Amino acid sequence: MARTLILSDLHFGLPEVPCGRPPRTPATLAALLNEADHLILNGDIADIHHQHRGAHGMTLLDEWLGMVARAGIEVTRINGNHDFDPAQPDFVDLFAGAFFVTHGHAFGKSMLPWTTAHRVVSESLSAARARNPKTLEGDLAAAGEAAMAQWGEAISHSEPTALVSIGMNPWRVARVLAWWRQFPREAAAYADRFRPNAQVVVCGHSHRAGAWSIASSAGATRRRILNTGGFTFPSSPHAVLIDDSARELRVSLRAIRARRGRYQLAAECPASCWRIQRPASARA
Ligand SMILES: [Mn+2]
Repeated sequence: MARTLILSDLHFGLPEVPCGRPPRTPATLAALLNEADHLILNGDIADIHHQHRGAHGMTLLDEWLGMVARAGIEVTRINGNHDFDPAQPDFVDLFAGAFFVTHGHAFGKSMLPWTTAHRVVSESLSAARARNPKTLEGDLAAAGEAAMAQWGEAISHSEPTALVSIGMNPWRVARVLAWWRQFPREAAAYADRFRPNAQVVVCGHSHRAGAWSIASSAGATRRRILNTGGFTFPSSPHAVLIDDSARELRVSLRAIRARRGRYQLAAECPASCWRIQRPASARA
């Protein structure tokens, strides 16, 4: 295996916003598969639990997984808060733990500070954490349980997507900006607690793409946090690409651009490309 491509937050099933981007379908995403030998879908790929959009999201997800399989690409699905499935993993460790890949909805106390479900989900998360083992597996199981609390709430059929609706409410905009600011630090703190040897944390969830080299606090380990953003407007979709064909691992955060109605990876940008030492235990 040489190239691992990590995507998140496709949100299959949620309505398209007329913003000039192609619709999110297997056909418009197919070119991304040329870049991967192993595809990791890092959560919120389809809104399978949504009362009105879930069936459509599931159909698109099945089509997409079929296309990936026909291309001969190994796929790993990781749970997000919109597609939690106890049969799927909540995280993966790559290259003997040098990379920790997880969706990111468990990083903080508040999973969804921008939505009306914020309160019910936060309360559920706090209660589930109190019951669960204080391990990575236990914490992510608690997050999955709390995520499901959102889907029991009635959803208006006409409700716009969360990120469009926040634009209509300045208080929610302020909440999101504050949360975006703290999210990379929360990711580093989560790794401090559960994956202290991880050099790189790959996540999504916040829909703010970017790369940060950050420590959770003074004196804590500095880690690289890579966020793949999201495909729904106004987020900017990105992918993490890991090339393990050489002695050193080469990782890049790449924008995903729309060209002629299709999504494709943008060229590598030197400022968003890093070399990662392979841990001794990951060497062949
Ligand atoms: Mn999410």
